[in-house]
Amino acid sequence: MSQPKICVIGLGYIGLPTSAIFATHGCKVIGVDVNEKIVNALNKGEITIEEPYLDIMVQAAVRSGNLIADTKPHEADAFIIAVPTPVTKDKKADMSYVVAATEAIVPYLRKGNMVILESTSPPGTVEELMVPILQKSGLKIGEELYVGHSPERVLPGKILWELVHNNRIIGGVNRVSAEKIRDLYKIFVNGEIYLTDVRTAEMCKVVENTFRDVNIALANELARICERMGINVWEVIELANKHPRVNIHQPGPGVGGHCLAVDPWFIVEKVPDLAKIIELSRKTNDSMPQHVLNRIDEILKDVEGVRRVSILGITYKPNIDDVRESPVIELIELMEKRGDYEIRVYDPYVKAHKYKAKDLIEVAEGSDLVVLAVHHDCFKHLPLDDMAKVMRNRNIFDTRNFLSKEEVESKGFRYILLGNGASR
Ligand code: SAJ
Repeated sequence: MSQPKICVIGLGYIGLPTSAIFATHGCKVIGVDVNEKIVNALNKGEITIEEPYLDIMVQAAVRSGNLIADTKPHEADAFIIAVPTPVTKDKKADMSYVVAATEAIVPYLRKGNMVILESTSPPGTVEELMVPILQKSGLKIGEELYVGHSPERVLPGKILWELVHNNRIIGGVNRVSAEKIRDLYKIFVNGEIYLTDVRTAEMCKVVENTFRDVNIALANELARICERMGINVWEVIELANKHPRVNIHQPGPGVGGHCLAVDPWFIVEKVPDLAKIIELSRKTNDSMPQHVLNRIDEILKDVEGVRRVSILGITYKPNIDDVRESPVIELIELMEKRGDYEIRVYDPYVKAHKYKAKDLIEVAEGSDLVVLAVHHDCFKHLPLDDMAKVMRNRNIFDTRNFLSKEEVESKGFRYILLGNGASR
């Protein structure tokens, strides 16, 4: 296949960069999305998500004529499905987008095509959900239509670099499917490509994020234990990690994003009687915003009347604009339900929020407590002198071990660190 034609269904955080990268490597790419705004923007060379350098790459791809967008699929050599797989309120995978995308491509499938699921999905999705739909094409799966899973593993903020350099796992419904799909991704992947069966690939992807979620749950549980025992968890983790085979992650106000807070549920859903640690870890991390609120209550127990709290950062992790599943948003909702808090937030990455102040001084005005919720680089050196002047009570609650205790205290603030029983 010299210049393969690829149809990418879903132009979000994964589908759009993947389309752009194939297109800038000489492939003809049709990006498909049900959202006309995204399609129209892309055809003008504009992008609808924030990701470093993606705008430049998309412009180049569109200008070269190799990348076009449409609301309907086209005939192609390969079809890549990169649509959302969210969890519902009762923690079950919502596979409706995968089903709709698979059904949408059936009329365009021809002998020799590939169909690749990139979306993170519960193990079994390709064989149990997609294959029965794809069979409607009349093509023999694994012989005339090559089918598999090639999970994305990129980190938001570093997507373009990681797409090329990360190792990839490719699982096929049979060996030849995996090999055909590997040859396609080799067009731009520099990392190793490991082949396996489709269920193992699906499981690997959710296990990777589950590993991280369980590890963070351990850190969060330790934070609470250390608070009770008068110990500083951050020092414990730092020193324990000096052991050559220990790597405990960092505690914090909770786990957000569309991956770690979601993917472990895909395992729990399939085997609820066995996935005990996984489920407990999810619940432990989900309970952190309430724990942060309990600590805020405790810090402000002597303040009478409405207590004013200034929250710095509302995204799910630092230096990005993404608020999906952010534990800080959850914290704000818990505070709203209580009704005795006046909330103000400041996050330079987020354009609009109902409590948004215009800067670090405005957010601190009349406040009883500043909560450092997200460790954006720009919060490293706060204008503490000016903030101190406008605050009612000088308290700083650092949920990320990000600020310098000495510096904060030298400006007349009380410094409280999440997970540090010694600072209580
Ligand atoms: N967090 C902690 N403590 C830590 C590390 C992270 O509380 O020690 C929190 C962060 O604050 C954030 C959440 O975890 O709220 C998730 O952040 P993250 O940076 O760990 O991960 P994501 O969700 O941005 O991206 C992950 C990555 N997976 C792994 O590192 C195993 C990425 O490679 C995947 O491609 C992505 O999920 C995905 O799409 O599945």
